[in-house]
Amino acid sequence: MVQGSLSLGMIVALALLSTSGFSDGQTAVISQNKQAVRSLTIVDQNGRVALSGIASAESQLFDVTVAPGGSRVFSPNTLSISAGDTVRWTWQGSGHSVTSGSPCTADSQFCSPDDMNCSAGVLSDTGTIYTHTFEQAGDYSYFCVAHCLSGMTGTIHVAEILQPTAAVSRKTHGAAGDFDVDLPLAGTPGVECRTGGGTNDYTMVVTFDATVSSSPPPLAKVTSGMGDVGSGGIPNGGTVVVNGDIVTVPLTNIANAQTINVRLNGVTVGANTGNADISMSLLIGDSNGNGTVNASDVAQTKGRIGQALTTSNFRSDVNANGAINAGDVSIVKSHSGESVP
Ligand SMILES: [Ca+2]
Ligand SMILES: [Ca+2]
Repeated sequence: MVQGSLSLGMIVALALLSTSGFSDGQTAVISQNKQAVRSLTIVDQNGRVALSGIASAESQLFDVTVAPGGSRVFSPNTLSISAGDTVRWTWQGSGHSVTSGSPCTADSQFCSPDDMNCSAGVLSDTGTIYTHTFEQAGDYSYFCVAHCLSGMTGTIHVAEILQPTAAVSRKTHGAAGDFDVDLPLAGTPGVECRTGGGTNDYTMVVTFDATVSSSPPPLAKVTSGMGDVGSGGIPNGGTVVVNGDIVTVPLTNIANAQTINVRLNGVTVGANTGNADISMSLLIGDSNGNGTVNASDVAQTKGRIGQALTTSNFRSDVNANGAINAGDVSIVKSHSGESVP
């Protein structure tokens, strides 16, 4: 199954459609707004806080198929997520359960279809959807009560969340050198407005507060939005470059007019190991960075024609060739009317 982010719309739809709800069987609403990192709360239909704990900067949704094609397995049977992420199990066969515990003894931490009477082991049929949000880091085993002895088991690895100290999208503007678009770690994502060449390549530079000592190095993944870790149109499996406290992530095939989330998996800084999320919006031509390309961006870029590049005007060099000229104005005009959803 494809994994992806929980858009707010999806969350609301899920909350409305699913009576199985989130971790406590009650309808829940998750705010994906990064401003809610420290204050994210999930409430039930009575407004009571249903879950506690610090959620991921970008709560993500991960899918597991129960009995794909009628087989007696969970697919994938091992999944790595971050604290605050939600796992969604979807039944493709009948007569199965998701029951937490070391095979084959229920520990009643979570279970399908509604987290009730876990030790009883309720079996569900094709089409059932069960979701659970993992608030605490740790390893969670689960199994199907009917088929545990034949190996129908799974594991969810839940990592801690690590907060970087800063993140930017860096491009070299010809002889003018490197310029960075700031990527705030909370609130509205930063807008990268420059073109990415024929294969839409970008470079994310993430700084931590101490040396990154992961061994093996962290692996990056685009966990929401369209794009890959890699370069020149070729995904590289998540390989990043670590240099001291800085992790550099090459990105490619990044579609325009969208927001991506990049997750660094397995970052070790000092005594802490966890995952880090960085969001970036892509909107070519949005020189003033407000999420829409319109006459304001055209006028701003026109007004900067011929200026030497500085940290305050580089966004108008939208093709990053080191000069602001009619070519940039033309690019901005060609994207007029586009916006970040
Ligand atoms: Ca704009
Ligand atoms: Ca230019």
